[in-house]
Amino acid sequence: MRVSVKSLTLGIGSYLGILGGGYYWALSQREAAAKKALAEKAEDAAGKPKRFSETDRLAIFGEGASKYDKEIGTDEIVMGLNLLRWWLLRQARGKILEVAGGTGRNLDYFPKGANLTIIDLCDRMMAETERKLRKSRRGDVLFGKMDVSQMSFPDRTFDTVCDTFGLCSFEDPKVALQEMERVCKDDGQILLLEHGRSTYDWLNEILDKNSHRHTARWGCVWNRDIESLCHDAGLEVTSISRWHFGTTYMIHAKPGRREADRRKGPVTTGKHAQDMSKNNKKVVLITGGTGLVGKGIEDFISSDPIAQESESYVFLSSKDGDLRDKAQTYAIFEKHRPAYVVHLAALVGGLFRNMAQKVEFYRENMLINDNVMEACKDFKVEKLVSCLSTCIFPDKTTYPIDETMIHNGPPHASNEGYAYAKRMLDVMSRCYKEEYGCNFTSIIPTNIYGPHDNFNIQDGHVIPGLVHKCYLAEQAGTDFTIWGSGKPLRQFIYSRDLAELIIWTMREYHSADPLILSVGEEDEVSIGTLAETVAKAMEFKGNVVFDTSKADGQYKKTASNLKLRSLRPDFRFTSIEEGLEKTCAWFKENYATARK
Ligand code: NAP
Ligand code: GFB
Repeated sequence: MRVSVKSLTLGIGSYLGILGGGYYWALSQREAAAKKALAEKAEDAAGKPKRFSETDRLAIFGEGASKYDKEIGTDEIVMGLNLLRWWLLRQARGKILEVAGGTGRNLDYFPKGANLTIIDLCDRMMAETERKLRKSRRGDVLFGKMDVSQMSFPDRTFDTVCDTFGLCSFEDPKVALQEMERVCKDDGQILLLEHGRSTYDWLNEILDKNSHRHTARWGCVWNRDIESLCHDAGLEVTSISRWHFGTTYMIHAKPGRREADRRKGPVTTGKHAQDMSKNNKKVVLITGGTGLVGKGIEDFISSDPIAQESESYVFLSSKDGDLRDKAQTYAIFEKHRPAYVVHLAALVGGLFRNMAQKVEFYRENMLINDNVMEACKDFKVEKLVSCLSTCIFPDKTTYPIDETMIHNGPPHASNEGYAYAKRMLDVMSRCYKEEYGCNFTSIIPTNIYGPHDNFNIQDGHVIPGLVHKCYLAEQAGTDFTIWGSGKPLRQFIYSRDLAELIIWTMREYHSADPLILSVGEEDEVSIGTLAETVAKAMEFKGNVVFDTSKADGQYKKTASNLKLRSLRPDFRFTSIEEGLEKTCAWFKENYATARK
């Protein structure tokens, strides 16, 4: 059958017409659905523009992180924004900080080998940056999670502080600008590429009317007056250029004169036992300074003449900076420039928490330890003392255990995550010493107890667990339950004793080989005996019962303290009875505020 060209064209034409029509119909349906979904996100139940909190907006950034680059890539090219990024960031020099680094869209615009630190508050955006960095093998970039409105970098740290399309995302852009100014050197520069209000009122009306929809879609606020913000924050704007009906701002600024006074104020975060800028005292940084051992050290140095005379202590908590994060770790070192570091910070817990969270105990402690050791090397600290634990020793071994036996076999299964992370502290102390001549060493305490311990019954160690349970049993007139059979054996060192030995190690012990800090084998007690001593110290008169359905964990980890004794034959340990008396008294007095 012959088909005329006309009917063929007609046929193909109507087929394409139907296809195209169908496609556009589907597209319009999809767009209508997207519009409806956006409207639902952008308006509250009454159809009024929704007010987005910082958490809301961070969630929107997170949701869009993995597809962000793809979604805005074309727009940026069409608008020439990538050219503006290049133009702005090629001016970056010296020590550079990028705030609101997002997905790392500026990485390629910074000079190769630049001393670059990138921060952002959105984990998932940072994950994109990390992916790009790994791909680009750029090892010269520090990046991490940090809130621009309260950065833990010291004043006047960076030569260049830059931000692209961040001011629209910050909860309080003025505070963010003031913080950017605070961490910028007096002769430094602040480079900004932002979007905000236009120079045309008609366009600003559109921006204002649709601002909530834009936030619902992208998480940021597109109608802020960027120029006024810079002025209000006290920046000295040296040049400003605007594009796209004035909605895109490229700003070159520097720290404003006005702010100089504000910048003279106190700069401290983290608890300073003594003002570190006076008297040229050696700065001693205690990571994990707010924990059981950290508090012991704080107590010891408060009456130690050498500490009073020549050392200045900084007791850190995780609020001063998350040591799992490299940027935050370096910010702390940048700020305090320590001569000595006592590294106590760790994810710590008793038998039951260790058994339940082996992965976290491994990963968190590996991250913390790696950042602290590398920072100690880079900031050339004179001495680092890291803290291991006798539970890291091999489970199947001969007794007593000594310092040479750490790596002679696997640790007890109940705490293998924690144990292997801690073993690496010993390995790396020796490697840093060998390769970089670092004066790193480590101490190995047995189970520690004392005031300020973690008395959480599920997560804590046996002594705080027993003290807390005995307290509750006394209150309620119920039985005092000991978990397990009560047969395992343990050596316990009182936190104040350990504190004194740690500071002595910091000052006097200079080998990379680890040192066990423990009471003698003769002071080892069974959990059952320990429970009786706790009951006595708590004046508990009720029944003591054993819940054998609970795990005993490692039967024993008897450690020798001969090496310590050979170095400190004079040292007198607090007896377990005396130590428990003090711990129970402290717990009763501080029940309301104790960690539990
Ligand atoms: P702790 O009471 O639990 O205190 C832990 C400290 O580390 C706190 O100051 C905590 O800060 C800080 N920290 C935790 N995670 C952090 C992070 N991501 N970034 C920054 N700081 C963080 O511990 P402890 O009993 O004093 O233990 C001190 C050291 O002794 C640890 O290395 C531990 O492994 C070791 N050790 C303990 C025992 C024992 O029986 N307790 C036995 C042997 C060895 P926040 O206060 O802000 O949470
Ligand atoms: O102190 P603890 O939790 O840890 O438990 P480990 C010691 C022993 O006390 C175990 C028994 O035999 C428990 O069965 N026990 C009895 C209790 N009652 C309780 C109670 O109420 N709470 C607790 N927690 N235990 C840890 C390691 O091993 O030693 C850590 O897992 C760390 O990583 C720490 O190294 C020092 O001594 O068994």
